[in-house]
Amino acid sequence: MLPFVGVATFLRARYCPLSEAWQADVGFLGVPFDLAIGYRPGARFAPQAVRQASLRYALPPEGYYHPRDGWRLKGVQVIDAGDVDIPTPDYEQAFERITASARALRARVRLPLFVGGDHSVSYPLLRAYDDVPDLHVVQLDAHLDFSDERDGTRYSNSSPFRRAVEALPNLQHITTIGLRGVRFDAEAVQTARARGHTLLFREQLEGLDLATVLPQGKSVYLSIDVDALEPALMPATSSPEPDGLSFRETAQIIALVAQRNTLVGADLVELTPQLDPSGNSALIAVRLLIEVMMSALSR
Ligand SMILES: [Mn+2]
Repeated sequence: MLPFVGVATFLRARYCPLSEAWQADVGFLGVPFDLAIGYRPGARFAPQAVRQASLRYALPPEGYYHPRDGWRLKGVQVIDAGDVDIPTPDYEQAFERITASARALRARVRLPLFVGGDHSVSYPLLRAYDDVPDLHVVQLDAHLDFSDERDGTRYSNSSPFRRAVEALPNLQHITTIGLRGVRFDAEAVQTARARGHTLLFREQLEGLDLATVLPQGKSVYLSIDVDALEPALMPATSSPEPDGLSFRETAQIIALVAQRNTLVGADLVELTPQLDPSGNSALIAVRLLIEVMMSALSR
């Protein structure tokens, strides 16, 4: 079936709501919440845009064929679990529903894929991982998102990982890759460093052997803020910063993280699809999710 035909679900997977009992390898859940954004809104439209774009990469049961690698993701069962029902504008209730849905998805699949929404949703998503001992987070992001507060609120997309480490004693360590820009929060950088987090700035990545700094043998939650990527490649994001990661660099980081650890879940956030009328950003976001699946599931 061609990409413009039929009803859009993630990779043309079957739609099964979380109110029903089912099991699969991969579960896709949309988290269309963007009230916590600090600049250009619209990430609430990302789950639907990702579904639409993903029809270009519909996953057949025989998998994707690559002449060098053979069949990838053969027999991997993917389910589209729909979206968290977001009760705008009540963020507390939204966060409760996000955590509950993430728990429900975790119980059904090996690899949950969450598509935001702005980055604030990583906090309620991580709350669903409070039972994972020695949990590690790898965050691809231009920004640290570890501020104690921003303009008087503690739950914006600048604070999800600060709230997460406060709420989750099992969250051991955070590695942030791709940091750059001119708007750093000095207190956040200091506190993250004091906790022993790994902060990798854009300019440090040149010539760095990432295998020596990334976690190994851990349970890892991967959080992909699409603003980690070069904005010429990924213009559809709220707060772009120049000099971002290339697609290949990003894919290599994803592969290193997923192949050397147990990936317990991944989110992709801050995609604001209407800022890129070409639709390319959404297509690239889908490719990133496929890289996550291939790295985590085809050994
Ligand atoms: Mn972010």
